[in-house]
Amino acid sequence: MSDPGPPPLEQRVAWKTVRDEAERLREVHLRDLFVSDPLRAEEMTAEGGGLLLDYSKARVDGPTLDALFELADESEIWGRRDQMFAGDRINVSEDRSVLHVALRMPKERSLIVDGQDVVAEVHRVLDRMSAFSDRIRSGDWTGHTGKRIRNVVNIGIGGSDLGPVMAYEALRHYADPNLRFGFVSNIDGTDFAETTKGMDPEETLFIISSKTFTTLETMTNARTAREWSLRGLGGDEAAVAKHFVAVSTNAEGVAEFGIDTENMFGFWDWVGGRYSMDSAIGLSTMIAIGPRAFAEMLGGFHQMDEHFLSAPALENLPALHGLLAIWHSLLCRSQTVAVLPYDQYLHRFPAYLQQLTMESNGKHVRLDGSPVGVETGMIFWGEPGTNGQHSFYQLLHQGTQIVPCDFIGFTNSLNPLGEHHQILFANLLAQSAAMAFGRTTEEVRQAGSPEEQVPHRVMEGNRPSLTILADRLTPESLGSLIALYEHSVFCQGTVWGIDSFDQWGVELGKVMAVEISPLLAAEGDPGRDSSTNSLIARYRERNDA
Ligand code: G6Q
Repeated sequence: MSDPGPPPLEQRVAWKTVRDEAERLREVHLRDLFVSDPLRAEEMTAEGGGLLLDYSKARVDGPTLDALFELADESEIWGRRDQMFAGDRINVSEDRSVLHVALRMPKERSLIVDGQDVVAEVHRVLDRMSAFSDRIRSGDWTGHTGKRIRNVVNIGIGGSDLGPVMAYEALRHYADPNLRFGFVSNIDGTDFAETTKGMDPEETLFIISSKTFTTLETMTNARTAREWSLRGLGGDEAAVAKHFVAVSTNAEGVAEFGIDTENMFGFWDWVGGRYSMDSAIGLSTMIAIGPRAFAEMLGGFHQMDEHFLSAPALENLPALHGLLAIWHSLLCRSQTVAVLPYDQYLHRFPAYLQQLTMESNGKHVRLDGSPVGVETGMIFWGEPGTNGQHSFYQLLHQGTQIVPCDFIGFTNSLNPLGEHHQILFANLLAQSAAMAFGRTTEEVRQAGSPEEQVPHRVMEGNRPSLTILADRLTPESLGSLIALYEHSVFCQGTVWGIDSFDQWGVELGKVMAVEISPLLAAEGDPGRDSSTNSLIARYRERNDA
């Protein structure tokens, strides 16, 4: 752990300026910011990687942006970005490179890390994935009894699940309708049972996706899948070769499980789980949408990577997005960010982002292990619009805490039905405007509200949001959107001076579960804390198994 990173945030000169800016702007209303600068929307719109970012409804003005970009400079965002792209070991606590950007570099590029051309390796795997996907999609690859594969089930958890599920749902418009996809992640047997219900083992392919190939949930589900498969295929072990493939970095573990390593698609320890959906972990995505569309998705990721590398600061979408997230959390004392996609296909996008953002930046120490000293890691959550409008938006508009929002929309629908899309898009615009500008007491009175209702109907406004638009939800725009958030997370983590690429906080609970599991089936004093002991006693008393 050699890299101490920049000095602690509290000691950085620009952080003091940013905090002063927050004092200055705390009482300034977005209504006034718009009135004082008629060109605000024009000036505060940036484009890159096929996406438009309108940040005019962020609670910033010119001096604030200057202060934020001074902070970016002092935090060494640009230098550390270059280190990431060069393959330096910026994941200091695990002593690893962080090279998800290499997963989408074009074939003709080369990037030598530890003597290996990682781009060539990436494309070797992509080519094998493409050939395999084509065989499944064309029906050339058949199951053990000669039947065509109709069901593809990804078994994985965390980074080996959330990306594949989100991408399948986001891109199902482009998916082969003759294939059914399922995703099993939870150790809860219900997940496996319900996902495979109605599937014919003769027509079902399992993709066991696990970087380590040791994860308890995934290995348990994989064993259950093997039993389910063999039971349905007459118990012939040879069937495994036709119905199981693996995505992993652990060839030994894969072979031990009984999967031929010929049917294994590899990746590398420089791909973090939550940054892996565009690696071989995306095999289910590629089978669904085909190799060409998968390549378009990688192209979208790459466009945003290039934009992040080359766009000037004030036009740099990931930097703007990341800095504004930190800014709003400071200015509005917000602990959460709502992600509101106005597209039903993106209904799993907030769940995906929760891992990307919170597992990356929910950290309490800096790169050198010292306490971080400021709030880090906002809570990301959300639901698609317009559904959320009929549920939690009340709090967004009139609650006592301010929740900065990301509105995500598309100017074209993939399912143009009558006026649906126009109404959907109008709602996106209406919500962000209502949050920003609200409704004053005078306006409520003028609208003829009974006097006793006036205070209830007033909306103070001044609730910040960002709007991200693309022309259409395509593999390419999805890739670009994900890369925007990946790099935004990187920028936030760099300002905080933390390691956004480790996840030590998830370890303790896993270890304790392994200790507690046998205690549930045992007798006598479990020897844990009194709460756990009494809950174990209850389980022992009431569990029928
Ligand atoms: C992500 C995390 C974590 C990981 C899962 C699955 O960044 O590391 O969510 O993806 O624990 O791990 P395996 O792929 O090794 O099964």
